[in-house]
Amino acid sequence: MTTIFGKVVRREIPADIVYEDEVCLAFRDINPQAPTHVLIVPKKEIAKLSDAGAGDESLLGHLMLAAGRVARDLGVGDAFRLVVNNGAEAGQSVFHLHLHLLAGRKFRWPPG
Ligand code: DGP
Repeated sequence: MTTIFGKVVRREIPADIVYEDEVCLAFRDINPQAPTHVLIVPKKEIAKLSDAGAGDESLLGHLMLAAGRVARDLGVGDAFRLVVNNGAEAGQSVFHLHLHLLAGRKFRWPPG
């Protein structure tokens, strides 16, 4: 089922896009939790990470490499956090798989 991120991917609604390739799109989060907060979103509509299958292996690797590239492009390549919220109870609110790339402040561990 399509979500707001599917609409961003199809350019039906605007977003502050910082990176795009054939597999994914990266754009700034509308409600940033750090000075840099970018969402890495596959163009394929997978609701959540636990719905991905063996056929998505290269896509998932691609997202990780894209995150590293976006971090470098944005000048935060040495200090960033990647987060995937999987399922509503883990804090997922948009059911289109995405990586949160957060940077520009100190992060605590364990995460909240
Ligand atoms: P999550 O809770 O992990 O599903 O993260 C969803 C994120 O998406 C949340 O940090 C806010 C962001 N978000 C929701 N709607 C929009 C939107 O329309 N545009 C952008 N850029 N971000 C959005």
